[in-house]
Amino acid sequence: MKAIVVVPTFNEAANLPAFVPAVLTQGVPGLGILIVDDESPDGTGRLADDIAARWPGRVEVLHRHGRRGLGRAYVAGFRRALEQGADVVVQMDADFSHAPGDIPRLVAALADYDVAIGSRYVSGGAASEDWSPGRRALSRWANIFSRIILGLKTRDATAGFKAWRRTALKAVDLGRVSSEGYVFQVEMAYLCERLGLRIGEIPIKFEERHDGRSKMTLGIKLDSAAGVFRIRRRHRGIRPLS
Ligand SMILES: Nc1nc2c(ncn2[C@@H]2O[C@H](COP(=O)(O)OP(=O)(O)O)[C@@H](O)[C@H]2O)c(=O)[nH]1
Ligand SMILES: [Mg+2]
Repeated sequence: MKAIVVVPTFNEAANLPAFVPAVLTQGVPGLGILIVDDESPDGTGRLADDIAARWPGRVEVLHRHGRRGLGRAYVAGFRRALEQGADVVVQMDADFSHAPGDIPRLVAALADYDVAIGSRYVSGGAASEDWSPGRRALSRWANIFSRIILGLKTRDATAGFKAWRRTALKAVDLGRVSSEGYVFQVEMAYLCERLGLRIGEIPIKFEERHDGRSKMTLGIKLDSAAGVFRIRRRHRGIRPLS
């Protein structure tokens, strides 16, 4: 089995050197990493090339140019991973919010599901204990809003830690994914539900990032709210795969 962890980076130079070995030593056979960097001003792209040279055949770097954005980075990364023949694709942040130690559990869950979501909002899951009540409420609210507007059953619709079967990504059809930024996560959750894919929510503890800064701002959050309506307009006609 070939599994590729797709990790988007923007200014993650402080986290990446520890992140790569932490992922590659999880004991998942055939596991590789694809780093998707959007011309980080802090030199993450060059650093990623250096790290890749130390892990031949296991780490690859995709350098994107032009307009940046999490959604675009993920679509490019997923496409590359499928081209490389990945049977399983994992997506996660580079900042240790998603514990590399949880990768084996998510991948194992694909025995029963088409997509396994590392979920904060199921029993046993948790958001960061370091978060202020305000930040916690905002994350909760973003989730509730997305779930109500789109009628989602998924408890953690904004989750960014997931494992995909190759067949699930093929069914989603990356060509119809339109989100540029963070709302990408919600769009993918909605597409999975519209298509009737088997979705498993695996409890995880979401940690505060180790180093560096979040790229999420209030402006982006408001933009994402509009994005949720756009997603509904675009995809509500999709019917389940038979
Ligand atoms: N390639 C790429 N990665 C991004 C972009 N924005 C954020 N990221 C990465 O996506 C992950 C999540 O972003 P982060 O800022 O930690 O968001 P938060 O966890 O919601 O605070 C991290 O690995 C970031 O480096 C982007 O525009 N392009
Ligand atoms: Mg983060």
